[in-house]
Amino acid sequence: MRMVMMAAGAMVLAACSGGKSDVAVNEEALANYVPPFVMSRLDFGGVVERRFRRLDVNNDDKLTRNELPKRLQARLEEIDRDGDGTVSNDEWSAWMLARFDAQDANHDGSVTSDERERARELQETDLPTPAEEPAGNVR
Ligand SMILES: [Ca+2]
Ligand SMILES: [Ca+2]
Repeated sequence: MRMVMMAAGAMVLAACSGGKSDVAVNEEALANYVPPFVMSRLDFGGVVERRFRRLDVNNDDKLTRNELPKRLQARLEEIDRDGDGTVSNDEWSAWMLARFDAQDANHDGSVTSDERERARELQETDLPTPAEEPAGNVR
């Protein structure tokens, strides 16, 4: 059943990328490629912190709707626990760690790339990975 669904998904993808050359499709596949990894909850905390700093363009220690990535803007009310219309560092970390725990299928305190992929299929929000927020990327 699972194979059938994946095959169907691949066919939909192939249909959508109809006009593109093979090269463009390969580049897309490369851009979406995430090397296998195991991310501990502690590592993830650092990743989330760095992402907060990068998103907080005006450095006021809160994220307004326009500072949030597009796919999170729609979830501002959910992330903004105290309802002040902005996301504090605490609110950001709490929400992200809750997502992390939701993806940690076997509750061993780490999320593997497999677990992350599975969560992606279930339409959970993508979590930032260490590769996306390298430790050297701090202002
Ligand atoms: Ca801000
Ligand atoms: Ca808030």
